[in-house]
Amino acid sequence: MTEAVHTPRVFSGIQPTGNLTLGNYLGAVKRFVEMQNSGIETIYCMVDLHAITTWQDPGALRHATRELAAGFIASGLDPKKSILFNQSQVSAHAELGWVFNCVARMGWLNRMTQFKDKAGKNREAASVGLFAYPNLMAADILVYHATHVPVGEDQKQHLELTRDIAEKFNHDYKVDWFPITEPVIEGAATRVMSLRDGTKKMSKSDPSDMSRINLTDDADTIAKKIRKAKTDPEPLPDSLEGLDDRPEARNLINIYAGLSGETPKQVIRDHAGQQFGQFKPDLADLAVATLAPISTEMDRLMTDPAEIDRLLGDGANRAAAIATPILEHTFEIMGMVRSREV
Ligand code: AQP
Repeated sequence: MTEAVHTPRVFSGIQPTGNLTLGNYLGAVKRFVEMQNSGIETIYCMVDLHAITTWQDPGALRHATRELAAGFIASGLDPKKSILFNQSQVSAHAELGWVFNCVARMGWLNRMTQFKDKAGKNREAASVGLFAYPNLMAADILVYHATHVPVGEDQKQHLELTRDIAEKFNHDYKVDWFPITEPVIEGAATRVMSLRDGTKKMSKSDPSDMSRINLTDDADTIAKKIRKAKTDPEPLPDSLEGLDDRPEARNLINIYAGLSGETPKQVIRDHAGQQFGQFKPDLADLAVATLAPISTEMDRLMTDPAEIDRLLGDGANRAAAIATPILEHTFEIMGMVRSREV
């Protein structure tokens, strides 16, 4: 039996499929920064191979990858403290992804709700990659033996699948090789909802730009989107229970809490009885104060794309130095002959 010692290591990724949203920021990037600053080894990836599971214009993908890198750095990720890179530069992800295509069962993937949501009614026309996406995500995580993965609520099911894949591999080959990864889904805003529909997740690819706040939005646009956010005519309640059946109100309270670092309970206590006409400008001020410095820094970083590419290349080398031996040992376990001189 191969015994592995799993030291704490954090991995997470975001797709370069458009502007980062407030949902990505509060649900993921803000937590990435906290984990980086807690002293654990952190690896963060722009998952361009996931992005192409739906059509991406090549020029737009290149731009979005650099812009996502700029968003990471502007939000507080430090390329010296964390490993930052884009997925396609480290081929071990795709190689282990194939192995996991052979470990995961069709029935497991058939249960993935994100595929159902994203493929919609026309499932026959969805790419095979969109269906197999969770296997690649498991490979992204396990090729680093990552023990903790900070994500938003929507990724919970994919992380359970990652654990199932690790367990099945370990069981089938009678090894203790892949760690059983822990999802880290924390904070007040693990599921930020659309500003137009409190029952739908805020998403980069929502056709309505008014449904989301982008990290690149200027102060006026942020204020306008919050002012126009769908709400109901009731004033804010004085307890969390008062938000039941009021998804839009709950969403704005959670966003406020996510931005301010307070709990939703504290936010309710401080704003009880207010009309949205009063609450929304406060929320807009808070959002602008948090996001404006990020978007200014992103603009500055985007003036030097060559430097971003250099940082991503450097990060990819450091990532590959961890991933390659783990992949090699995985192939050894499986009985692949590895005789090539490298
Ligand atoms: N609305 C959200 N609230 C909280 N967390 C969110 N995340 C995404 N949306 C929200 C978290 O952000 C990370 C990166 O997500 P992704 O880009 O890899 O894919 P996604 O979850 O499919 O995000 P989008 O914005 O909906 O992208 P598109 O529109 O391209 O599909 C994950 O940790 C996710 O949980």
